[in-house]
Amino acid sequence: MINLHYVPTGNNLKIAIMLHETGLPYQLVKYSMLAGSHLTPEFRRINPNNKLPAIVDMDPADAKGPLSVFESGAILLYLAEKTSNLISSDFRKRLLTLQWLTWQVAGLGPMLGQATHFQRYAPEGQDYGRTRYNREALRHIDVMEYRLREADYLAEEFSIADIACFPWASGAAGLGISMDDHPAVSAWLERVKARPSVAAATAAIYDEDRKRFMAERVEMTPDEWSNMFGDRMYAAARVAPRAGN
Ligand SMILES: N[C@@H](CCC(=O)N[C@@H](CS)C(=O)NCC(=O)O)C(=O)O
Repeated sequence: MINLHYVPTGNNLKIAIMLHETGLPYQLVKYSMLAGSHLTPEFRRINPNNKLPAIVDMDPADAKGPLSVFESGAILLYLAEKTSNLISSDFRKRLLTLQWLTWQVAGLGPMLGQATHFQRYAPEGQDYGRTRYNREALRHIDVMEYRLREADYLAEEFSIADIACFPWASGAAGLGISMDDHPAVSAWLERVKARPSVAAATAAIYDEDRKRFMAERVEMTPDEWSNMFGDRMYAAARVAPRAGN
């Protein structure tokens, strides 16, 4: 059994898709970013970064008891290796998968994530930040377009790299990126969306709570802001000074 600790966002959808692709049995453990339920010391023992997704594998290969894994890219790789699924054993395709997976977690996700932050949450103005991240978001979708004109999938065969990129590329149009200018990305999105795992995972984790995050501008109470972007979020990461410091 895999416990998926989650909130209803794209980074979490990746793991739900993977769980449906592999058929691994799983249980959902839901958090609320707005209420700050992920900012507890208990959850920090599962993910030292206090972010979602994280999993706890109750039945890991070493049989040494429950094993937690954090960071969506690492979780995808862990589940792929656990099940020998969605990462090719072919030397070159495996390397392609690792490159596009790393590109997603280090580039596509952070850049589109910051563009989304400026669009939905940041105060008006901030034009330098808005322009910088909108241009980076567009550049990343251009990079996908270039790759997907060469191949149907990022690593030639459908893999964890496609799962990782899917939720982010799905949100590109909402950031004002023209999908008509990216026909290969659009066709790839349709191919991935047609997989039964995507509908099943979406139904499993995208619920009413998600609507709050999908608004063009997200209104929050001061407490909710503190939990997501302010003092409570930063306080959760602090460590007590070492004795003698
Ligand atoms: N690099 C991380 C990103 C995780 C992340 O930022 N998750 C968001 C939801 S998509 C979160 O937990 N936000 C809560 C917060 O920032 O306090 C991953 O890919 O797992």
